Amino acid sequence: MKKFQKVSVIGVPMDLGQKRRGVDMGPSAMRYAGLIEEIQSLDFEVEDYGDIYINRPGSSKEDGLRNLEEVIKASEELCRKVCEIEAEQSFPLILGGDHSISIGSIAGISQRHHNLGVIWYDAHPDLNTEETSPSGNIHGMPLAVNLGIGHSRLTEIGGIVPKVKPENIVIIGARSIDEGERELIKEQGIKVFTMHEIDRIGMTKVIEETIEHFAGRTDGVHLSFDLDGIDPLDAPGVGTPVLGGISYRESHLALEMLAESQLITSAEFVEINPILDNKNQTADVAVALVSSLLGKKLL
Ligand code: 5AB
Ligand code: MN
Ligand code: MN
Ligand code: MN
Repeated sequence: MKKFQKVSVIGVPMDLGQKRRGVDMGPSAMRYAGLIEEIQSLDFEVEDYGDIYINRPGSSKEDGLRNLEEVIKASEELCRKVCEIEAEQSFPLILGGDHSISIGSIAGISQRHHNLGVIWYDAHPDLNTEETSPSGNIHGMPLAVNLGIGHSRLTEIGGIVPKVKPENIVIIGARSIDEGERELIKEQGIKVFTMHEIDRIGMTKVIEETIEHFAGRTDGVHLSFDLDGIDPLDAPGVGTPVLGGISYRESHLALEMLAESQLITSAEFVEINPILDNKNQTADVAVALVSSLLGKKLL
């Protein structure tokens, strides 16, 4: 990542973007796994903003969107906090929560980065809208929302629409793609490295091409890391596991290469569900990956 002196951590215990309870404990699981100490050991100043408040229980299903009001409220609050962090030139590290939190985090980041790049590391492209979604779950929609596609009450959060241009998105690890998402990818010309490309050309080439895609062109790159991008054998604590994913080692390699590129200016790690996990393994994986992203070297 870029040269930052300080990392600001903010937790978003959000579980209302989908139906499985427990993903709200993701921020605690990562702190329990030693996140703050790990970042300090890399010689960063760390400020932990704690967790933002989530109004529970969610209730409504409005316009085909589960818990719309609660997701909007949390997104607006997260947007404000991320803006505060960015104002002091600190690196925002956001802990999910389900992936609906990306609506608020990118709303905040896009206030200062008008040509933002986004890396979407995920088994899913999260490009559904209330019309195409098979579930009504907002965690399957945040990338579409950030492109300005979807319910206007979501796309308008933070006031900038769209927050990201289609040519500034790279999806890595996709292997479960709904019909509406497939159409949107084609229509918008979004760059996707599915598992097929990762198998075929290898993670080294995938990240080299990703870096090349952004370098000298964007004014920051946000890494949105969904733990279900990783194979469920390596990261079992997720709500929507999909077989045949990216390995733990390949993921380290990816984040080490991104660290060397100094392109990354903010990040989030989402979808860790400790109830479904094996002795906090997935949070341990996430903390180790944060460390690689922040420049940890083995020697
Ligand atoms: B995640 C599905 N595409 O929209 C949908 O974990 C799954 O943030 C979404 O990537 C998975 O409900 C959302 C079937
Ligand atoms: Mn910034
Ligand atoms: Mn996701
Ligand atoms: Mn996913």
